[in-house]
Amino acid sequence: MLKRKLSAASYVRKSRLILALDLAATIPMGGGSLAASERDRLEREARQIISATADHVAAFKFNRHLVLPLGLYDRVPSLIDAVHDQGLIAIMDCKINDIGNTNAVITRYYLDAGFDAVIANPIVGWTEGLDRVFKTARERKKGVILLCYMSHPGAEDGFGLQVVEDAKKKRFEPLYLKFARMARLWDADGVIVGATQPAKIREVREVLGEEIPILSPGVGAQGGDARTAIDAGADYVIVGRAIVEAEDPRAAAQQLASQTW
Ligand code: NUP
Repeated sequence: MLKRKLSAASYVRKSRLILALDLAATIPMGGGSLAASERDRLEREARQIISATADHVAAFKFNRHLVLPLGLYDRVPSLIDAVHDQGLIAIMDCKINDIGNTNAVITRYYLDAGFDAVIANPIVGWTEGLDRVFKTARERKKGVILLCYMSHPGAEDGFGLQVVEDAKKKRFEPLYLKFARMARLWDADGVIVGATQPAKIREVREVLGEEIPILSPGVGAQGGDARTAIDAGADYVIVGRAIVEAEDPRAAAQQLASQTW
């Protein structure tokens, strides 16, 4: 369902770009409350970027940059509505990472606020872990996207670890390939592999087959290249700062989108 919505929006706009709405609030040092005017500014800018770029993106991704200062049940739902009004989906990049009951509550919060999919971390495993994320999402006909290999250099310390593939034969494999197989087994709606790692996108694509899309962050500010990631097998690239901090976000989105199609 989510996969279809995403690919339909992508096809209509001729864009494999997912925009990360990562605008940050300015908060006074040493605490204090966040001024209503700052909240207004953040919400207004997010809304402006949604309407300026919607013709050139396949989806929007939210992170805690917006959700913490604007509030999941306060100002975030109307931003999600603005995304839906453009005929696009809104993904919550919450990297769910806890025990089953907590995961179920977090997933319910995000999805019932209006998000169409959540991102989760497969390191917590299935039973009483991610099983509850998938169950909660499936009950609502919504999506789950799994981390597979992150885009930052330190990803090697975790996602790149060698783990036992076959103990008897003393065979090892990198953790991200195990995660790719889990994504297939659990029928995830997508996996994340950094655009900074085109060779790993290729490896993950081989394990995944064609059914599960690869979403690839790390283009621009983190050094990755959109075309290289797509050519390696990514279905979508996720871009934040290179667009939201550009002088003309619409032009930046259009230019990046054209590299992906
Ligand atoms: O591996 C990942 N890398 C990454 O950058 C997984 C992610 N979810 N992200 C997110 O993608 C990151 O938190 C940010 O919201 C976005 C990339 O933003 P930028 O580097 O394009 O500004």
